[in-house]
Amino acid sequence: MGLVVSFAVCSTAEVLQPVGIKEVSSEYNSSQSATRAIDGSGCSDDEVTITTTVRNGGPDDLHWLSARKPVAGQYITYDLGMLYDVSAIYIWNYAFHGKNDRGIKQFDVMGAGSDGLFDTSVAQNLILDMVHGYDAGVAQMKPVNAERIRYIRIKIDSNHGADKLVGLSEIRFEGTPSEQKPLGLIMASADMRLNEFIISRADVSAMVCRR
Ligand SMILES: [Ca+2]
Repeated sequence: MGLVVSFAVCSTAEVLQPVGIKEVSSEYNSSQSATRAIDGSGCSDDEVTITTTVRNGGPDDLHWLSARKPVAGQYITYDLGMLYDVSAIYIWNYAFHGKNDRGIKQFDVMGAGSDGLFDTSVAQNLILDMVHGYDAGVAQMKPVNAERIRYIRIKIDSNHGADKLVGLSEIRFEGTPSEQKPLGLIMASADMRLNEFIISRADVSAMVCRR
């Protein structure tokens, strides 16, 4: 008689492009709107990957830039379109010739499920480096661990010194769909010892989900 053992089969984490902007605290003008941070503007590849570079020092419409207000408390909230288990954030920071200090320095991350209630603190006091206007820079990656998140908010604490302006060039997330973790079944022969299979589902999930 065979022994049936179940285990989680996860898809590989993928780079997630938000489907839209849920909220933004302010925008400098219509050409530097929040959507400029998710539409691939300034990116070197049509399909943005973690190695994509973002061109800076070009026209204004490559990035999101806040209105001229106090920087602390500015935020931008992304809609992933469905629930994801988010494992990383990739931010191409703001850079513009002579204005690199508008880039984000310290920020917090909040998450919300389908109800849109931001009762989950994903990460706090994360730091981004300042980037430079003539560099075609790559993303800065910040690992996080947030389950069942649809909306994710970047809440800014400070920039790199500019007075009352802050922004970012492009953003992506990395994660797996929360609701697509089918259980697979394997059959083991009856003569195999049961303790070989005493592995928690979490352990197995971690093994197959991590790249
Ligand atoms: Ca952009």
